[in-house]
Parts: sequence; structure tokens; C-alpha cells
Amino acid sequence: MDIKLWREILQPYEMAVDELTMKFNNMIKEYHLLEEYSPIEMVNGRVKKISSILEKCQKKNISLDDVCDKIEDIAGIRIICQFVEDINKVVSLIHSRTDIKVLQEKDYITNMKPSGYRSYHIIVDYTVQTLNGPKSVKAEIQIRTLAMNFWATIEHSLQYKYKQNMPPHIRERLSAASTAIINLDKEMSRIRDEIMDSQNSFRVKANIISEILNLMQNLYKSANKREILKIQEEFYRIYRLDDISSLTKFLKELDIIAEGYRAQSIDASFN
Ligand code: 0O2
Repeated sequence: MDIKLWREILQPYEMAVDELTMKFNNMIKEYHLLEEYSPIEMVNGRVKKISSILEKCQKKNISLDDVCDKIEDIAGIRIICQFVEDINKVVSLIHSRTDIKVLQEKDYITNMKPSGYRSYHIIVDYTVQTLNGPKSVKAEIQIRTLAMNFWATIEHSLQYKYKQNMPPHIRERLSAASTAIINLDKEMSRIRDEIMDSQNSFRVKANIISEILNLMQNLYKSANKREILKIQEEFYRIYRLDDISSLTKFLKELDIIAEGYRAQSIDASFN
């Protein structure tokens, strides 16, 4: 198969990866906008390299004509969560979507692979709109925690280095590391509520401060220098209190001042 034909075959997969990555990133944005904890920490995606597709075809004895049907991870999306509990939430989110059809699920968290690999895989059917009309492609969505991802990334590079000949002592160490990852995830789950609370209040505080700074920046253009200096000093005083309700109150007051200046400038432009 020549390279031009490969490009044509892979193009809808590129589109699927771009669109799915964007859609999962939008979910994160929606959670943040609602000031809620996002079960998705980050998302990335890739289209399998031609060399890896050929390698998989050879390993699994798949003819090149069957590539699209039989290789399910040409389009791959990886969703990373903070906690094991988030994985089920993400799985439900995927099931509830009308633009993603779940074809198959592989739970390597309950049923860890002999290598120690843990992750939740969902094979989906996703339709992209090409110049030649709709085209449905398969994609593999891997959902795992940060800790599981750390292990899988290291193990994947070692697999690449040793191919089928990983020395037994490295295999044993990886297996021990996998047990340590299970314990780390369990420990993190125990303090999950506390971590989520602190991350949430950090995000809320960061949003309020960013709104205050935006308003202050706009006021520089319209308010007089003395008033701006007073507002600035007051902001630093409240900032040092490290108290969300004081910051919220300050933001509301600043909003009223900014509104006053906005009204004045509209009046001025009409006169
Ligand atoms: P890449 O380079 O990540 O794309 P098989 O190849 O038969 O083991 P199958 O039936 O295609 O697997 O599906 P499976 O088992 O769900 O695995 C698909 C993908 O999961 C793999 O793709 C890996 O990304 C990941 N994976 C599965 N098992 C392991 C493992 O033991 N260690 C690590 N690090 N990753 C794993 P590819 O094509 O193998 O690799």
C-alpha cells in the first residue's frame, strides 16, 4: 500500500482523534465553569503510526484489507483521572453520549493483565463528517489514573527496549511497582474528599482573583489614579486575609464601581 493511500485511510481517524480530544476537553471546561470537580484530569490522543499498524497486523496475522475492521486502536484517546473512583464516572459519561457508540469494554482494572497493566478500555464507534459524507471509525478510549498511567508509560518503554525478551528481574520489579501503584491509588482514594475540597476552593479562589484583576485592569482606563490606588491597596489587604468570602464581597463591590464607570462612559458617548 503506498503512503498516499495510507494517508487517505488514516485521515478520518485523525479527525476522530481531534474531535474526541476536543469534546473531552470541553467536558473539563464545563465542570470548571460550574465550579465542580472534573473526573477527567487530562486527555490526549494519537493516531497509531503506520509502522505500529503494520507490526500489529504481522503479530495478529491480520491482512491489510482488514486493518480498519480488526485493529481497534488506530484512533486512540487516553483519559487520565486523579482517582480510581473517577474512572466509573467517566465510563458513565461516555455511555450517556449520543455521539459515541460503545462497542466493547475491557476492564483491566478489575482484571489486571499478567504484566501488571491496569486501565479501563472502551472501544467505540464514532462518526466523522468527511468531504465524501459521514464515515464511522473505531476508536479505543483508555481510562486510567495518573498513577496507572505512570506505570504503563514506564512499562511500555521497557517493552519497546526489550521487545519479547524482558529480563525476569525487571519483570519482577515492574510487578512489584504495579502492586505499589494499587496501594498508592487506594491511599489517594482514602483522602479523596479532602484533596477535592482543597482543589475546588483553590480553583474558586483563582477564578475570583482573575475576575478582580480583570475589573481592576479595566478601571485603570476610566477611574482616576487616586481611586485606583485605594482599590489596589484594599485588594492587597483582602488578598492577605486569604478568605474566599471577603474576596467575593470585594469582587461584588468592585463590580458595582466598574458598572458605574461603564454607565458614565455610555452617557458621555451619547452627549
Ligand atoms: P500502543 O503502542 O500503546 O498503541 P494486544 O495487542 O493483543 O495485547 P489488544 O487486543 O489490541 O491487545 O487490546 P488491548 O489488550 O486492550 O491493548 C490495547 C492497548 O492497551 C495497547 O496497544 C497498549 O496501549 C495498552 N496495553 C495493553 N496491555 C498493555 C501492557 O501490558 N502494558 C502497557 N504498557 N500497555 C498495554 P498496543 O498496540 O499494544 O500499543
